[in-house]
Amino acid sequence: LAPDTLARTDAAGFPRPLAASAPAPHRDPFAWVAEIAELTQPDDVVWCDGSAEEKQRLIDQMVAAGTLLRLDETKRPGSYLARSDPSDVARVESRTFICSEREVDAGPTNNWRAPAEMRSELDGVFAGSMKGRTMYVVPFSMGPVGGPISQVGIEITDSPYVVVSMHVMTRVSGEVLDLIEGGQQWVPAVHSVGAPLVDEHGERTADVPWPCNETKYIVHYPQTREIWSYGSGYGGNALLGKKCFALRIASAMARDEGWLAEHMLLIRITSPEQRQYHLAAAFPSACGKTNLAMLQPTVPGWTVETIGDDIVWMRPGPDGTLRAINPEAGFFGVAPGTGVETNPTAIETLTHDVIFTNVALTDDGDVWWEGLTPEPPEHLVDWRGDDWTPADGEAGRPAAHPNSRFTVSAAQCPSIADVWEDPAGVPVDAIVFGGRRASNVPLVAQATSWEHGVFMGATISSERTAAAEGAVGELRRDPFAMLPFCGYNMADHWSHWLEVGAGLASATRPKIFQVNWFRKDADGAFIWPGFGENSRVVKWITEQIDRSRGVRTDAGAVPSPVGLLPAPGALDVDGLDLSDDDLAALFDVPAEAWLAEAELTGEFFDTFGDRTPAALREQLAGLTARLR
Ligand code: GTP
Ligand code: SPV
Ligand code: MN
Repeated sequence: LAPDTLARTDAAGFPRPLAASAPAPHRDPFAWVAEIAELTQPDDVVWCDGSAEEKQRLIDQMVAAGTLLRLDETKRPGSYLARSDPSDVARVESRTFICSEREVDAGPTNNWRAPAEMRSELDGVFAGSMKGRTMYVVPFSMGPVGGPISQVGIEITDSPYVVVSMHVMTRVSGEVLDLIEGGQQWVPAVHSVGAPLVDEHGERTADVPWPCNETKYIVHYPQTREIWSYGSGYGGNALLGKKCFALRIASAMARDEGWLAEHMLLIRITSPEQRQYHLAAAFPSACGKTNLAMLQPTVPGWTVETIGDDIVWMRPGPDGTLRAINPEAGFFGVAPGTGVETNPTAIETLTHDVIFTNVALTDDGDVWWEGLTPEPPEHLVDWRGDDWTPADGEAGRPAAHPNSRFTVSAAQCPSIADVWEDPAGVPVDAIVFGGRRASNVPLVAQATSWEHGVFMGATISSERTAAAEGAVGELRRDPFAMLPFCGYNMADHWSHWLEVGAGLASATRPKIFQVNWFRKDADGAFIWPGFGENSRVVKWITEQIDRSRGVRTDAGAVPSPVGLLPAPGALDVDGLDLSDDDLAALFDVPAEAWLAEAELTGEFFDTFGDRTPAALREQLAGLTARLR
């Protein structure tokens, strides 16, 4: 950050935006709504206010229409089950587009289309797409309404499921319209399920429980800060405040304005000495963010409180610290694998007022998914609505879809931190990058510098999960866990991180770490117990921060080619059923395999040409030299 930028602060003391690109012209929201209605031709237009009455009215309407199934009121009060169309269960990365004027600004990791071309294509796609439906206008804030790090938008949608989900996941409020009328920049976001209720003769047709279209478009115009989504009702494709705004559009805003929009969880850690630390961690989709966000430490005396589980916005603050908020208001979490043993906090959060999507239904009107209990019930209705018995599970047909989800308010999470809605955010002490790696990557390593940490983030690879279409298990590059979410050239994202880090006060600049909970032994079993036991790694991370601040003077780490590893005895493994061989395997850094990976990293960097920052090339050369 240029010093003159830091000098220019707003009323709250935050640096003013860099003038890297001209702000989008201020649009009149009422003219915009009229224009979209003209294009999509809904039966009527409803302006939403975010009230509890509005939410209940839409829920009742969806229950009547068969979109939502009311769960048993004594077992799961205020909760519902939605079954999506079987084809509409995850994000569609192949249909996600970044439409910047120049292709190079989208970069090689995004699908690019020229904005003018995409606009005229979408004009055809959206024409009449809401016929026979109600168009909802949803003003929402990402972050506390009016906060210095917050942003606002308006989502237009023809899906009541989307409206109700937006109520949970964002702050829907009429106050947002006041902010917009007062001149605040806002993001227009248009969503249609792409299923008009008329046939080719203009005759009215019947609706289905989960309308969607085989053809899908998830389109972003980062320069003019606009979103257009068509054909899907699934979370990441349709709740446009989430990945589309809070990551793809916000990452472009953040680059221009000197802040960061990241696919991260955010927690507050309190040590037995009552020292507090804030940790932000980026793991790819379905790689453990929600679980770490709700961590119940197994190490005595330590507390972890939840601030966010999927997205973090960070802004250099007036005092040179990096201030972070969770821009969301709820959790859209992975159900499978969530049980009392693995994530008891989530189980407690999910006791009431939840919308479940694509989990299984029990005979007594409750929900079930793989991992909720060790043994499945004798009979279920699976996520497609078909009968299911444990024999089906044994035959490889899960009862819940692997990407089935819960949508729930963050406020009802028992571990939510009292500061979770502080508009000024919390100061970040540690940044952690991770992925799902069966081999090579140690349980934890600390970066030796900010540049080295950015290199760690840029070189994350992870095995694919069910959160997006594609082959599960295949290893792919996922830099910063942002591969599907960066709204501009990924290499520029790395440069931006280098720049933001350089502008932070060195004494409090966050320390960067890499973790891997997923290393496997020769039999394919996870070596590290994970979940609550991850608190042992978190503890070491905070102790390393103490050491960097002179609070501790003992030796905590030893060098390795890939970063600082815990010194013998420094990682608290007391009481764990872990042999010395297991521990050695968790921290093994096989030079041959790493050299092969380093070579692939070089090829990966080459795909960005001269946009790859020189500092990262130097990091790669250093790594290779150390390995040799
Ligand atoms: P998105 O919402 O898709 O961004 O996912 P996420 O990163 O929040 O992942 P989540 O915490 O929902 O975890 C995804 C899956 O990984 C679940 O099935 C978890 O049970 C599993 N998981 C999470 N943490 C651990 C861990 O420490 N060890 C192991 N073995 N599995 C884990
Ligand atoms: C992810 O896939 O990273 C999610 C779910 O958090 S979605 O909102 O669909 O992106
Ligand atoms: Mn996510």
